[in-house]
Amino acid sequence: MNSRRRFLKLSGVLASFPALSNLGFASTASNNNSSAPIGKAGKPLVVSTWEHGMPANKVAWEHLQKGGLAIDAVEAGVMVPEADPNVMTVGYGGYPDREGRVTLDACIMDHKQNCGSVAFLENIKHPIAVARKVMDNTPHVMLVGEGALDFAKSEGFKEENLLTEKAKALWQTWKKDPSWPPQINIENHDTIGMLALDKKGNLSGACTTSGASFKMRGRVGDSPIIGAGLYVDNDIGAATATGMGELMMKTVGCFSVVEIMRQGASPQEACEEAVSRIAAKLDDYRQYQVGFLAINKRGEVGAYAIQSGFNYALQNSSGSQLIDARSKLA
Ligand code: SD4
Repeated sequence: MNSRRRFLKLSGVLASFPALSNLGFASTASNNNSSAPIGKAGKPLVVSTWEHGMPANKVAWEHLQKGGLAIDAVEAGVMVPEADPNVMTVGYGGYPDREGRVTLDACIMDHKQNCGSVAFLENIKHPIAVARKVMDNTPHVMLVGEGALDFAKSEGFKEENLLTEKAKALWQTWKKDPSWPPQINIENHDTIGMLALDKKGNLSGACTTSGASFKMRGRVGDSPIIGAGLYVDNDIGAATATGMGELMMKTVGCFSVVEIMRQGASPQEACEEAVSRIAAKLDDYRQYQVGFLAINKRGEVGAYAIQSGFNYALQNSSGSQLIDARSKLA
């Protein structure tokens, strides 16, 4: 379901979820989304942005429950929506840019602060796997565009057309009246950011997207930028972001969330503070969407967005669940 439809669907409905005690959450604090849990989900644990995080978490969980590393879990997990043409905001089948080209951004970070990233990558279905190779097999953190593609091919990745007929048709319709600004607001976003805490207590994260639909050619968002769309500090916690990447880039959003946790805030408090800082600097924050999802070393979870409708998938030993994030706007 695209975000606009989900937004409309959820804006009037506070989805009801099974008892929070099923997942071991401690409490539900007061705010405008009463279904949003705060608290401890334990270890191991995986969380992901949006509904497409549910099947992604399932794959990540297979690694985590066997005692696998969080870094392997998040890489394998986010490859699920990357390969799914029905998820039109990540990987294969993603919305193209204004020129009709699908360009992908992704990054990955482990518990030792190793990280890898690719941006403006074309024709490779699994940018997260290329980002992992950048992390493991190069002295660099980030490769972009043609260089990232050349590197991917040298690592054995095959080039393929990522523009599906469905995405092409939507782009052709958009082109007839291309007035939609190249902005992510409340309508066109759905990156997957995934965070995991493994049995050994190590944290890792991954983030992958096709970015803003019909963006300017060459536009790169927050998702491949360490600190903006993803950040992991194994002493503290991890955060990932969704929504209008430019706002996360201007504020180094996910780094902020982790730093706020370092000062003693819970993941929920940290996400709320980071969103509030962004909103405070905007002339009219109601025009935008940003959302953060965070976990800490103790297996506590938090999420917060400007707009309602942001949700996240959580899987731990008690099961899996799709949870409404709290939001600044009802
Ligand atoms: C971007 N932040 O490229 C991404 C898009 C997104 O949920 O998050 N979608 O700006």
